[in-house]
Amino acid sequence: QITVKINGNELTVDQGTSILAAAEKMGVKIPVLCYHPDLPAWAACGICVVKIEGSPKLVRACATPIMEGQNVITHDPEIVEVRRSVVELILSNHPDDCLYCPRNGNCELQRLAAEFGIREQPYEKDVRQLPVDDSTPSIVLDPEKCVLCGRCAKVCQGMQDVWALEFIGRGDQTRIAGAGDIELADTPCIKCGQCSAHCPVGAIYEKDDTKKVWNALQDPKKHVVVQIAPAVRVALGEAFGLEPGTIVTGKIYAALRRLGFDAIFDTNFAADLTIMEEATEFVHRFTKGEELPLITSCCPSWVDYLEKYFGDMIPHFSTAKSPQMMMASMIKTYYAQKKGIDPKDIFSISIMPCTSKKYEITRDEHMFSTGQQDLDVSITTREFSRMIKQAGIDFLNLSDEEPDNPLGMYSGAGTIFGATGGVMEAALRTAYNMVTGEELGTVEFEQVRGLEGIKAAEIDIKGTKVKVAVAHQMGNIETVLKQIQAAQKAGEEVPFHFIEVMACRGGCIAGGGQPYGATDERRKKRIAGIYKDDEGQKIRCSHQNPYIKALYDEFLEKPGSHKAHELLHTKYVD
Ligand code: HC0
Ligand code: SF4
Ligand code: SF4
Repeated sequence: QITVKINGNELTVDQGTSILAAAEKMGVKIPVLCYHPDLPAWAACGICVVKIEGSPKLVRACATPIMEGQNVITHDPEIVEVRRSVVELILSNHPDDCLYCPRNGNCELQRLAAEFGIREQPYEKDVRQLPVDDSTPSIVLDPEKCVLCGRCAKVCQGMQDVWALEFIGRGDQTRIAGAGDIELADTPCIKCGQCSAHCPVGAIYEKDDTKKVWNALQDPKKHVVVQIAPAVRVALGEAFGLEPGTIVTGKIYAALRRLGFDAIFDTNFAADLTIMEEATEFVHRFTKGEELPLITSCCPSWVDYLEKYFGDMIPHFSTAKSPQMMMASMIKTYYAQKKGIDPKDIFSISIMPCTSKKYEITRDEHMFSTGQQDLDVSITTREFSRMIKQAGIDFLNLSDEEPDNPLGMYSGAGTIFGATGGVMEAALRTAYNMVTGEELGTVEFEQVRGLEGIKAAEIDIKGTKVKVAVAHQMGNIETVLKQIQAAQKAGEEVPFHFIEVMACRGGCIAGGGQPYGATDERRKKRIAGIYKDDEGQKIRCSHQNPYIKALYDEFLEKPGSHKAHELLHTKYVD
């Protein structure tokens, strides 16, 4: 620990702390643009300049460690003037169409311009005309709006290890583009949307599908059905000023009714269903010693990645569809039948924390349980928050409501899918029951929780040791896969029996379609919300959900049945 000063006020910080972090600890916010707490500082934009007392030079607070005894001046007229010029220069290359921008109201550049009180443009305006890339179903790249902060490329290359984005050209011709200057859809992009979640401006954003939802809601011939994903309920509140992690499930159901949806279901129910199928699959493979490890497949970005880079591992993938797609299949078959509605008249919508789910609904093999696309539109949490605002719904003052049955009730195991480790924990709760015929005393598996990139644990199921691994954030996964491949090559026993993978850091709670501002601090709060939701459920295990039992009794027969395979399982392509 060292003793330092921020604007003359003393504090102690760890050696190596950046000036930016030290100031924050003191409650002083230094403006940033290229810096993001998820990423290493690279001092590109120059907005965070500060002075160190006794030195004539300005330094960048994000990339400069504070030293013992230093007094850092974070704000004085000269510093503010330099920062304002940086913003003005960026604005000189930036379109002025804020009113029409997807980030209007929550853009970091707009906020800086407002904070610095910029009223005119002293520099010559020079905005390049560059084409928009909307080649993927998930995200839109508008390079004209790019401020060259580099966050998207750093996320894609560093955190995700995908390398789908890069800077092309030099000097004032530099621009962001699909790697190799090709359309994003032709790059290795896995559609995770982490670039859009980290972009400070409107240069990369989720594809907006809300018009399709409004149109369906207006169509009297359509029976419009909606499902909400686990992670939405602990993050949507942020768009209305609530603390991250606040559980707003009941308000979401209420808002959906105000919007006019005909049936409101919960993806968490389908997560329970996924567990029934996946745990059955695991227990079967484990007892037979076949194709281990079993690897979870509910994250479509992860599926896309594995298909592209580790095609030989496809046999290890769980064939169980994701909860989103299981729900979609059950809506247009089981529910349609129960209600006596022609599936063609059903319009099925999902609200997801994820941009990749927009891609998942277009994957061929999912589309035809009913001879047509099972899920019609998937929108993100951000799009949903805009719909609530557009409809004038006073979200914060809504009273809690309940979802509809038979596809609404969920167990605690269903909700924890939203956090890294949750699918594994939920599967273990049910696998234990399938193997032993008994119920767990303690249902929590703390070993698979938390933000560590790769979590490995050995779980004891009454004397049988099950080795599991949980990986999240795409860039962390290769290590695990390489370990497996090495063991297979050497003819040794594989190091894990069951692996959960999620492409986003922290799991879906920090998906590419969630409210902006994901940091580890916020991730932890959302994760805490998820486990609180789990603890608050009367039923904590998927196999105990009475509506799941009814679904098998009335329609699917039993987990892993022929009918279940037809409707709830899928295939992968190399
Ligand atoms: Fe997820 Fe899901 S948990 S992928 O992270 O498995 O998007 O929240 O909806 O489908 O349930 C996302 C979140 C889901 C699915 C579930 C899974
Ligand atoms: Fe990279 Fe994900 Fe963005 Fe694609 S969606 S460019 S993989 S960060
Ligand atoms: Fe989507 Fe979740 Fe996968 Fe992220 S981790 S890409 S939010 S499914």
